[in-house]
Amino acid sequence: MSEKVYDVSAEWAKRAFIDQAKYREMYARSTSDPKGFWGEQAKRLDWIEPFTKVDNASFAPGNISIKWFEDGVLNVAWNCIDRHLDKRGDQTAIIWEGDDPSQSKHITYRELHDEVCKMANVLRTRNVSKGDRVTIYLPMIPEAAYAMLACARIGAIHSVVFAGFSPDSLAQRITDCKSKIVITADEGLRGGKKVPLKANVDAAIAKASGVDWVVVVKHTGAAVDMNPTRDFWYQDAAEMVTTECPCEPMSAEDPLFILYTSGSTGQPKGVLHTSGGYLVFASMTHQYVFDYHDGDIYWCTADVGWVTGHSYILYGPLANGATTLMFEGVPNYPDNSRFWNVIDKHKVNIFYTAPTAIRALMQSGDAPVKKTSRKSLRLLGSVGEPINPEAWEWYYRVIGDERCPIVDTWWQTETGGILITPLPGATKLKPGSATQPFFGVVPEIVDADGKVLEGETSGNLCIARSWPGQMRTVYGDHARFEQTYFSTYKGKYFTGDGCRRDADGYYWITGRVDDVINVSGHRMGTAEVESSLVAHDAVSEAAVVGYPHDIKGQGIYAYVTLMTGTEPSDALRKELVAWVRKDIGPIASPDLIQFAPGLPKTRSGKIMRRILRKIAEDEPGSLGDTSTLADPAVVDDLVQHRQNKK
Ligand code: 6R9
Repeated sequence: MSEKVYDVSAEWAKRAFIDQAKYREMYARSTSDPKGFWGEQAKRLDWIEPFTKVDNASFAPGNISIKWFEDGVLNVAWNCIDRHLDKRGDQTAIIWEGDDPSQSKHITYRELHDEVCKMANVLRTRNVSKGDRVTIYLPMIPEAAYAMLACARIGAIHSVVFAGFSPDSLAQRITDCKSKIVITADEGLRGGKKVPLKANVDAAIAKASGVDWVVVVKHTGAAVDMNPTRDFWYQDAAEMVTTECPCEPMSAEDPLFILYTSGSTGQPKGVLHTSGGYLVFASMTHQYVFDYHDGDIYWCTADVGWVTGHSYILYGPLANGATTLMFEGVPNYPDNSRFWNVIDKHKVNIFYTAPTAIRALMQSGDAPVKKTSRKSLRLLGSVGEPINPEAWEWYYRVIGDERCPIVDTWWQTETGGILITPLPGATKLKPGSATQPFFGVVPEIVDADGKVLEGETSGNLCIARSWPGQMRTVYGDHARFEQTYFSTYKGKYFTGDGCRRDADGYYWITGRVDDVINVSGHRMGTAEVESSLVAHDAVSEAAVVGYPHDIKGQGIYAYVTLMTGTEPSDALRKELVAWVRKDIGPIASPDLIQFAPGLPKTRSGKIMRRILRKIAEDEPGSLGDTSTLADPAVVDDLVQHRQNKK
């Protein structure tokens, strides 16, 4: 734990929207008068019909209901595009940087308007209308932004599926929300490698019924199979439509998007976000956390397949009339200087990335960084997992040349936007701490019984009251929403994260306390990996846990019991890794597989994951109480054959 504190510089306190005094004053108001506070903040958007009610939220058991600005009417695409046209028609909205460093383009707000209208009209010609679900399975190309905003424009609900997911994962998500249309590309491109997106969609649709149309964006130009009654090229269809498409008036509580995310049990959940509150929150957090001023060049390196891409590549920045950079590639292609070269090429001022990328780049030393200038940089951000103080210091010292504050932003798919974070002109920084709550956010640390702990303490992180960006439900399963987030600690939203609060009231997120693992900032449910493994003929049982991994933050450690008569081998180990990779996607590939003749179970048959975690962490000396095990002998074998001996 780092003891270092970095003060806010005088220059930052002066230039930022929010200094320390203002933070205190606004935070106090946001909690003492939330209606007044959020009612004023919501004026940052254009409303077709103004709202009269601000918040209407209940976390009461049996009656979980979250509404913000509920009688207001607006359109999200209007707020992200049309309302900027008078003043910013010729300003760049999106800078697109391709995987190939020679490829980039600038898209103005006017061009964005025309492209989004074309995409929206193409969807309309296929009878997509308000409330319909549209699955988007695209690489990081401008059409991904056009497709999302086109849905928002006509009131359709987008479900973006990360292009690294397998056909099976895609099929599951198409089926869950009953999409009739999928938007994809011929191929994706990452680090010079091609990803067969259209072929993946074909394989997914073979398993998911109900898809009437597949829109295919020509990207690499590869030859792909086209089903003449179902598939069509986007570029051809776009030539047949106009660049005008009216915005559908939407209630603030009409859904904007579904985004699937992993939980501790079962299949991924469709996290549902709505229109008004989400956009108010995304816009406000983007402005204040990144201190975004007109003319700044802002770059978030996430993929639009994750919530960070939704809120902080697209919706927050565009609602603020920003210039946002969208990057198709990866940090180490063509070489380890890529991020820093892109920063110099486009004069990026604000850079937002994940700790896993920082740790990976740190391994190749300072030289690839130091040969670039980075003098345009002013602010750095981190998201996705706890950032260890060593990586924080390197980010600060080597990337930011000790000039740029780092905002370590804690939030979740479910929260819609940033909840705990420094504000660069207001908050002293402690490496490794997400620091203080954003406006309107009331964190509580509770013990296992739900007792609220005061002062310097640690426990489970809850949020005591609603904020506008909060998810509204699990798509199609409100009971699961209540069960997952509001049943552990009654009357509070439970985040699933552990947390410490220090003597200064700073929050330190310690990672998940449930069966979710965070691999390179991507959430994986252990149950998902387990069910994939047991689907293999050779596997009788599997238990999956996370373990500390130098670059990924957490790695995936799988204990596998084979069918009687099947012999363990390295070949089988490789086969199982490939199996999961194909079944779910590369991010779910187990890093280590241990063949286990038996798993540690209680007499009632429950797997004791606590013990499996300790063995995976290479701490066989601290297994704790093993007296409730049905067969204590299995543990000796597991310890002896552990895969992570240091
Ligand atoms: C935005 C995003 C959410 C989980 C969350 C937590 C971890 C995210 C963090 C962080 C420590 C940070 N997490 N940001 N942990 N410090 N700054 O990542 O959403 O993919 O839903 O993941 O990620 O464990 O619960 P999501």
